[in-house]
Amino acid sequence: MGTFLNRDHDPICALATVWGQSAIAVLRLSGTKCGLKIKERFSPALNEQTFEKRFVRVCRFNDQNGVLLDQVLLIHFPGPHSFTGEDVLEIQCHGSPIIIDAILEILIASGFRLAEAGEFTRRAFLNGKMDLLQAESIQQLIRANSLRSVREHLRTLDGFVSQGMNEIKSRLMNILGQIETSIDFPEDDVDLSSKEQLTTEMVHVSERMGQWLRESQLGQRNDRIPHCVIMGRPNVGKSTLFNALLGTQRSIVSNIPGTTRDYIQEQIIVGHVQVCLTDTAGIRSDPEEVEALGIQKSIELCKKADLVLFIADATVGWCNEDMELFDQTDGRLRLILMNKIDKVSTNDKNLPEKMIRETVLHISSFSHEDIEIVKNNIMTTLKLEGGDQEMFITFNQRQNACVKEALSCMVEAEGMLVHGAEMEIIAIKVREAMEQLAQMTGENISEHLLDHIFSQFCIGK
Ligand SMILES: Nc1nc2c(ncn2[C@@H]2O[C@H](COP(=O)(O)OP(=O)(O)O)[C@@H](O)[C@H]2O)c(=O)[nH]1
Ligand SMILES: [Mg+2]
Repeated sequence: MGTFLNRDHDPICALATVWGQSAIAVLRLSGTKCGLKIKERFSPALNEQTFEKRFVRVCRFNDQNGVLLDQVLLIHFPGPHSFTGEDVLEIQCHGSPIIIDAILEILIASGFRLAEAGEFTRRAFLNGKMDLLQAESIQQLIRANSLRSVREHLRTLDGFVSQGMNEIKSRLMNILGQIETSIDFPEDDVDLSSKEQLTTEMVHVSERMGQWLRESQLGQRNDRIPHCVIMGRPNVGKSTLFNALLGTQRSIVSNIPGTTRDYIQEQIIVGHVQVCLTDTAGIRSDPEEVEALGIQKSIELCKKADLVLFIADATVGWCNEDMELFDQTDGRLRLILMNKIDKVSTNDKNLPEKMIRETVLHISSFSHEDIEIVKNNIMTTLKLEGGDQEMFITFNQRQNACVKEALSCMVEAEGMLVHGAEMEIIAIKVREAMEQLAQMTGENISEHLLDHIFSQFCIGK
């Protein structure tokens, strides 16, 4: 939690509604016993006792000379049961800019200061009324441009995303506990089964974070349809698979490498889910110019894809060129398809060690059953958190960066565990992941970053 500055306790005020002529305007005040500072302005008079309670009251608001300025509705929310956690007073006056300005002037003369952008929400966060994810969702809610987006941000405000985060945080805490025990009691030596259990637990956490990132990426896309890109060397059978999944002859299939020079996109239904499927240009080391442009485009498409269907030719086996290309899709969700198994007599399934955690299917694009298997795998791989196709978790840039960093720490830690690295070093990585998630929910965030986040808010929120 950031340090509390004096300014985080000052009595503040702001117009919460839009400045201009309107039926009613709402002025919001926050600070310890802030209502007492202006108690003389109201008639009937308000006293210390009234401000201890929650109330709604119609009264007159007078200027410093006792002259009536407006009839107002006064609502008092005593802290800590208020939005900011402090005593909050809301003055609903008539929506005249003259009245609004006059009341604000009186408030400032009575010791209030005009609130900065997002300062009410900042206080709510600092007083533990909500975490940073929830606080940020308020601004996103106000800026939402569709009803669906409104519902998604309301869900975040309700704590749905925070709950998931906290679950992961406590799992990470457990993992760290196990690692630290093995550091403290090295004589017990981590036995194989507990190491396996630790790996499983770490993989689970990473998968969950990966799922969030994918869902957020999907939620930010206009069409909100998962993009699935077929990639692989020329002639491995990309276009054949594309046509088979589509059920038509959309893409040209030939045994001349480089036949598909651009990319082709179609939508298919997999299970009950619509998926945008892309057939890309074959990727070769010395292509001609037109094809080279197509290849560049293919790599770009893969980098943005929700799922990469990576095809290799089973009759050739996994070769160096496959590996080079495959490396370009790191960080993406992928399915590896060893194609043309109808032509392979020996069943050599050896793949490099790097691919232990990848899903590999041995298929023939000519077989209906195999195409169904591919479809099923697409469906299960793209499964979304909660299985909800309508609502997505949508991280902002800051949140996204935190989860991404936490995930990469965990992937590194897993690799280290598999390769038998020192437990101390693995613990450092897990701790780093935890810090990233803590920063995401605002547990250990700097004053500077808080200033930046809330400066993007509306005044009066
Ligand atoms: N035997 C066999 N041949 C296939 C299979 N899939 C594709 N092919 C053949 O491989 C060649 C290249 O296919 P194509 O789809 O154009 O490959 P692309 O360059 O990766 O798009 C064509 O002659 C296809 O008929 C398969 O599963 N089994
Ligand atoms: Mg092709």
